[in-house]
Amino acid sequence: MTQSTLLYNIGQLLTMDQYEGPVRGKDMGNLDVKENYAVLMKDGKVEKIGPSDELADTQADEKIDCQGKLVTPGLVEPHTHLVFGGSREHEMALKQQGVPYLEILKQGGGILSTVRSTRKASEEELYEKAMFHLNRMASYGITTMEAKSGYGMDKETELKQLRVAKKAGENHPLDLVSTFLGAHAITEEYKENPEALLDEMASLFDQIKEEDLAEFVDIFTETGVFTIEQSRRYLQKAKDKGFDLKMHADEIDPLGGTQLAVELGATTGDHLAVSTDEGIKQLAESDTIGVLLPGTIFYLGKGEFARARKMIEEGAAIAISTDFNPGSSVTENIQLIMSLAALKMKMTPEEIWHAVTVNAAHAINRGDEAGQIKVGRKADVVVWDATNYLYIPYHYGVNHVNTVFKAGQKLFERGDLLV
Ligand code: IZC
Ligand code: ZN
Repeated sequence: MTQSTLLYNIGQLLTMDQYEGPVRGKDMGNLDVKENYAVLMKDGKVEKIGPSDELADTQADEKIDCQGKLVTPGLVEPHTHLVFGGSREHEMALKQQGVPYLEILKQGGGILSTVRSTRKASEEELYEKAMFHLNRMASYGITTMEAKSGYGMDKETELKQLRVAKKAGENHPLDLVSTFLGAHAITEEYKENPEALLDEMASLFDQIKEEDLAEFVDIFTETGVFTIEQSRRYLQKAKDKGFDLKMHADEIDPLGGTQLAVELGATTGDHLAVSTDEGIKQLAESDTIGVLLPGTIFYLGKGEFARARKMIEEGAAIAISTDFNPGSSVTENIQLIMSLAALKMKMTPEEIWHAVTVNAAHAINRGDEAGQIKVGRKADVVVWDATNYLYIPYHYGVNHVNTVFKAGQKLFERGDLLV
């Protein structure tokens, strides 16, 4: 195993460490770009960062001439529904006929269709599938990510999903952070009494803590799913048990989830596509990070993207994510999401790089470990097939990764064409 690797002749190096903590508001637009740099990785950690001509002669087991390429921290993905059974391609035709996402759910499809498949799937099947998607995530430059449960909504299946995520996190080189999303939809059994479903899910909190199966508790606060009042009670219980909070807030209907996320001191409010002016103001004045998911709005065929410009101008800290899931955003390609953030939410490339590194790391409580290239930190580093950071959101829909290093080890290398 390679012990030390020197990356030299780096055209642009983004270390993403010019600010402490999540990067807010206009600071998101300031990017420190180091030119002609080198990074020495040793025993899994970043050992040295300096001008290329000073480090080029450093001893290393492997020396890689980056030939002027862009080098950044490994990307951090803060919102995925990684563990699920089946898929929902048969719902695409319904979508094309204009049947809305929440209507498909109401008819027993959507999330509930994935619940049926996930309940049926064995732990081994779910594990193999999760590992497959993790590999693909890694291929796009992601080195740390979050994974939610939420396709069980019965105790047994939720625990099965969380155990699969834990095992995947232990066995895959990527670092995984787990979220319990038992409150994701209302199943047939609980149609008349969603409170009982929430009680049932809350009754798992102690066991989840004991088995260390999740750090966060999340809920889907939406029309036809859980109300603001139900969400407040459920999340408060989770907080009292010592969980950090996330919320699917203001995705489709503006129920005030953004304000509730702030009120409860949630680590993140996610989606925020239809947050009101008041919601944005409160978010900007809080420590809650806004996790925006433009791929979902694109995929659902909706015109209203989250108002990232207003959020950033008012001083909020913003991260972005794929929302990888089998229904509303079926992609592992975070680079495509970076393009959508630029084209549809008018985020600048500088803001986008903060949103997929340092801010995304803070969104999953990994601000001290991931999202930055810093001496002494785990060497999670991506070499890109591009000479500058503007290029990645600009050239959309393809994979620009040249090489991904996770803790100093090559995790993914672009395959060469055979012709
Ligand atoms: O499976 O549709 N919005 N949850 C809330 C999702 C989308 C995932 C899904
Ligand atoms: Zn989601």
